[in-house]
Amino acid sequence: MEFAHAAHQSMSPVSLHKPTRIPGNVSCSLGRRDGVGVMQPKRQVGLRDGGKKEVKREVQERLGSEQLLKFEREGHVCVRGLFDEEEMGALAAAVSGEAKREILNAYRHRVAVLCPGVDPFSLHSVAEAEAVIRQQGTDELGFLQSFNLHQKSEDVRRWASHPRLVAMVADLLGAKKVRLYQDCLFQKMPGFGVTNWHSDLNMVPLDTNSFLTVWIPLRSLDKTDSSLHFASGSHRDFALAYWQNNQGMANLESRGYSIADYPCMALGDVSIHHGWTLHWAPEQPGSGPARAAWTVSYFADGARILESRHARRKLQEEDGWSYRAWRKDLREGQVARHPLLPLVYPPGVDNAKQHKGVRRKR
Ligand SMILES: O=C(O)CCC(=O)C(=O)O
Repeated sequence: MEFAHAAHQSMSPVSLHKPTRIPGNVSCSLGRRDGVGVMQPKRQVGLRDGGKKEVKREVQERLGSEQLLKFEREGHVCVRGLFDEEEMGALAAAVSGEAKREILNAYRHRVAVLCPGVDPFSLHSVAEAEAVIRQQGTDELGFLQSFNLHQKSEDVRRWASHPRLVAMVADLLGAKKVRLYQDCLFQKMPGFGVTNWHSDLNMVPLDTNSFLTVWIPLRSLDKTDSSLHFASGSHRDFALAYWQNNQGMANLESRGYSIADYPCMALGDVSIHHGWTLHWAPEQPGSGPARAAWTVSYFADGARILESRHARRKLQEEDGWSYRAWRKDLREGQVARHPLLPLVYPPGVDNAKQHKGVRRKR
């Protein structure tokens, strides 16, 4: 078994146990099965952000103390109906519209990860990139990633800082102030391979435990779709990284994690995982539609940039394209405050004022 805290795709897949089906899941007789880009909003839906009290009530309705405890203990949770169908139509249209413009870059990113030595910017079409991955890839193509669509689209930015979403995140992190770390669209085309076991914080240059990712499928998912599978409690397995070296960390079989997934998700359901929770996703069947999930990652304000001089291991650099633009402006050990890591909670913060002192390098 390979090093499990490794990146999404640079390592071969591992299989721990069969997933435990979570009781109480909705049935799989879900509605539409639109692929990314197909779903259209019935009309332009504004962000129904209501007042602070209304948001708080809405979040409490969906995220009771049981869910908070589950997240704390297991490192993942599914929140049903965070967005309604109309909201999801608008969100999916904003995200997939932007992602379509970024498709060549998404393929280039896979080339950068899977084909060491190939200059991804020497490739000028998706077909060229696919051919290079087929011929020189160190692993099969598991997904495409389009990073930080919120930096290109005002609409996407507004969804990433939706008051209901960020209030829920603040509750789960137990944080007074929350920053947006990145957003990323994960697309699995029909027949794409697995997403390997990994934990997100292994690829994040921040020295923090207060980090999570919200995974938002852009259509309803049934049992045949590639959903995330989580090693419950792995985010609290301090002993793993403390006592084991890289080889030791590769052997997860003996650690007795139970593996859980949420195989049926209706449109508007989201899952959330802690930054250290190990997770993976199986292949997307070749016969059905694509599966696309928009992920948004957040961290509690106050986290510092990783200091390499005391590090036990090297940061996995697979997601470097996502953070390069702000990382170069900040020193190791410095608190991670930057205009590209905006404060999204509490709502209404003036980010321009907040980041006045940050110098941007070219
Ligand atoms: O959607 C996927 O296949 C992978 C998503 C993932 O690894 C994540 O959200 O951290």
